[in-house]
Amino acid sequence: MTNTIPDGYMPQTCETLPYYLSDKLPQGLILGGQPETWTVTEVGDGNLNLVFIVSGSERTIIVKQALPYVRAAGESWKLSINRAFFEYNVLLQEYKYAGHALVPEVYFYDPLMAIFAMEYLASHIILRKKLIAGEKQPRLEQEIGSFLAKTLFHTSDIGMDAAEKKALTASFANNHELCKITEDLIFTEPYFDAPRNNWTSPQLDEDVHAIWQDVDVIHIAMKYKYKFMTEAQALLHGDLHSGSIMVSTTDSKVIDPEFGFMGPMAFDIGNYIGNLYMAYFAQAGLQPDIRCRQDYQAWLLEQIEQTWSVFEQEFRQLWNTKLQGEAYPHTLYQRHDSGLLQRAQDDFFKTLLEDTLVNAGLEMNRRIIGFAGVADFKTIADADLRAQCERSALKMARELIVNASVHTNFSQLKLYASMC
Ligand code: SR1
Ligand code: MG
Repeated sequence: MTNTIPDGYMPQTCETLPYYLSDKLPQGLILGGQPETWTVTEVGDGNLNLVFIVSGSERTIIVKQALPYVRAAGESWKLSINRAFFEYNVLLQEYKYAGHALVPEVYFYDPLMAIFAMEYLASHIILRKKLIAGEKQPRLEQEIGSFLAKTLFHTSDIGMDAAEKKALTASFANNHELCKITEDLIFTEPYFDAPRNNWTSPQLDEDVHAIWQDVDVIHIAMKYKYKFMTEAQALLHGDLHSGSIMVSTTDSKVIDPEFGFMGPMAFDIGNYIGNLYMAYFAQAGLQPDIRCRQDYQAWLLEQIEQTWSVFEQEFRQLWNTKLQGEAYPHTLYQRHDSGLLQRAQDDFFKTLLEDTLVNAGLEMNRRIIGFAGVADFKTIADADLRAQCERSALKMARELIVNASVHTNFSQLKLYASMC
């Protein structure tokens, strides 16, 4: 697979897309009516791609196209259009293991146009919007905890046949351009005066300059960058934040896995948890009613604890009943009493929790200091108030990064968050 733009590639518009699709839609995917009567709206508000909603008289679909550059930065920041291939293929894998309850269906992928089509989620909105509005989402911890357990277990050497796991690793190895974005934006740039950094200035200038001098934090950030680059533990979503989850009143679906590759499990879990912590700290600038705020913040801290707990329980269950996977082989453990397996699992989750907390803290730092901020904070129009919220989040992030090994569960962290 090359990273050049194929001859014939062109960014679609609302006008061209129906003609392109009329030729490309798989048989059986019938939108209804003539292409010229279809309604097309471009709704992409993420950092990278074009996203179209296309409706005929019978059916609506989503069409996503990768541009040869980073949309949020402009044409000078070039980026391979192959990311559409990786996003499509991660969605297929996630669908295979987590099922339609948690992942939208995909319909086709076209390498020439770097386009794929997927299910339109008619009654869903982006979770981040709900968190900003202070609305609770029923069963969120069940769904995201379960998504993490299923996708990470089944694509790891614990749950997957070794040859299959190595083939899966090879098939995502070429997503290196998106990995490089993460390596730069999360692990490196927040820790020096990188030109792309973008924080609430001048309010946070001193805080940010202090982080650039904080060798304990930098030491750990570099260690976890290396882990991110070298630990091919499982197929990651790669960008699992509240903007990559769509929710209806009754369910959640995970979208946008274009950063997917075989990496450390703690990266996905930590990313998600870091974003819940940011939602928590943004509340002080979003919800003026103190009782409503405290109630919602308590719900967010519960979400963090329960998501981990659901994840750990389900992952242990899958592990207890596994029959394949060369790591911790069933053939060996069945010769011992269950204490030995439990010992292996306790050890595994202790390390994973520590790594998860560090990754959560690193995600928070980068969203406050680096190129890609989050709407939770950006929505707070008053810069002084926003900086106060972000300062509290930076304090929490430091605790998560530097004292990760001290926290063997989330109870002390709940207290710490309330004191930041
Ligand atoms: C240039 S892309 C910036 C960020 O947007 C994506 O959603 C990822 O989080 C990435 O780091
Ligand atoms: Mg995204």
